[in-house]
Amino acid sequence: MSVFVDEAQVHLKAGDGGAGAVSFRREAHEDKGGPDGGDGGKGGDVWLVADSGRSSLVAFRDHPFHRAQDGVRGGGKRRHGQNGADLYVAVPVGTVVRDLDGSVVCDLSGSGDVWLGARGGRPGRGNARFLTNARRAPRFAELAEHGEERWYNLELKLLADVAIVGFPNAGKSTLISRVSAAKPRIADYPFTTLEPHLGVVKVPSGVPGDYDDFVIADIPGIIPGAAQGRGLGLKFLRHIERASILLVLIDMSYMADMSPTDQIHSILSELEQYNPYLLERPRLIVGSRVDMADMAGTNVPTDNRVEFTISSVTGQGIDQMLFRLNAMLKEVRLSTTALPGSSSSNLPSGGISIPESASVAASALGHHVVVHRPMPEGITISRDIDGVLTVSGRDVLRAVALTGLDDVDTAMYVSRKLDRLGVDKALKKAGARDGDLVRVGDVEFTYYDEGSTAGAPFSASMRRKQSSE
Ligand SMILES: Nc1nc2c(ncn2[C@@H]2O[C@H](COP(=O)(O)OP(=O)(O)OP(=O)(O)O)[C@@H](O)[C@H]2O)c(=O)[nH]1
Ligand SMILES: [Mg+2]
Repeated sequence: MSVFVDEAQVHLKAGDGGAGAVSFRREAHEDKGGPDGGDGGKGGDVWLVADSGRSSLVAFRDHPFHRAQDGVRGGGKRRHGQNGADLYVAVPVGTVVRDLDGSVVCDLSGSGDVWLGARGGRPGRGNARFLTNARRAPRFAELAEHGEERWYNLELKLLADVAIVGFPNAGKSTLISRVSAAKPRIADYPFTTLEPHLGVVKVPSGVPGDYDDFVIADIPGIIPGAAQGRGLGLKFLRHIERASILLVLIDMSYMADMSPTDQIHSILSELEQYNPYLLERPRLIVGSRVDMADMAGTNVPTDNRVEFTISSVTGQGIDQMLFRLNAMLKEVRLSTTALPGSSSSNLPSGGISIPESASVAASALGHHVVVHRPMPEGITISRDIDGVLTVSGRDVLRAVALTGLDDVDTAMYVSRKLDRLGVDKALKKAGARDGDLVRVGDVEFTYYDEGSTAGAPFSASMRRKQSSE
């Protein structure tokens, strides 16, 4: 039996870049040739891709970890390391991605939508790239950047055109199994259905031999007090948030505990408590189990908001209701204004192919590429409780990622680069005083107001905290 899972966590780790190489040409007649260390390869990115072949997040329960390939380090003779392959992780269409602090970072609502979840580390340049007239034998190369690594919360909101809401036992599952191929369990007790089911409904379009289709969802029953957690609570209502139409199913049988009017009132008020926008959503109120309405000639109570009465057992009223739903859907799809609190849905199409280069392939297919840049590019400076000034930012961290800082030449190079990036100015602005300890990645130096060592203000005191390689 398949398990429906609509919440999961995922850990994405992009590939680390490959480091640049330090190497010198060796020739028989020459003692020491010029630098020929090649660049490393880029680390692979990790993308999430909405795949209509997936229907639940269950795979992430057992396998939350996804890692792209690392780039290969550079070699001598200017050999470049190979790039790490990107990784595409398939998620169901309708997956909403949140940061661990709860903010939505991406909504993969269309089949084939891709999103960059973790960016591969940039490669390091080999020492061949640091050759200048003044520096004939650079003994340093760039280290590579680590691939991004982060946890996300995934949440699945099913994409149905029509969602059936109603009390337990109202006949929701019987209805969906009558009008589609979905086969949820049906039984004469409440809370038979514990997970949402989707079914595709085919309706004659009006043109002979031609059919329209739409997706209908059977959601576990809600009861009065669901908003306060009674019964199964309201958590399944997230799956109706994107439905274009709500089909409110009322039990018309003599077995119903409440009158149709009370049922309608109660369901609408639970919907409102979950999300007030749901009351603005087009809806159709339908009375079900109407073949069981009349017991020995009793008066059957009704409510004038009930537009159709149906029986999923005898088939009474079903075709008319489907016809009406189809017409309502066409109307909704034509209207240009988006539904409040939702995005319109499409019938999931066939399987997608994973694009080689996501941005190119995806835009060619008219899909949505959502690119997310989690790491800020600018410089940030914070003072720790022990008084140390910590400088961070992608480019800054990159500048100190070099092999061998013990070398004076290397320290000068790093120092100048930090200065060019504006670290000196930023430190001054952040209130740095002479003698303050500054930390950038695993490199530390002592701050002195510029002038003391023109052009390379930090080099004299620069050292690496722990040796990294
Ligand atoms: N006579 C008759 N019985 C029906 C009809 N629709 C459903 N039933 C019966 O009503 C009972 C409940 O039907 P379900 O389809 O399981 O109800 P549900 O709304 O899915 O219930 P939960 O999953 O518990 O929320 C079952 O015994 C069905 O056979 C109908 O139109 N006529
Ligand atoms: Mg059911």
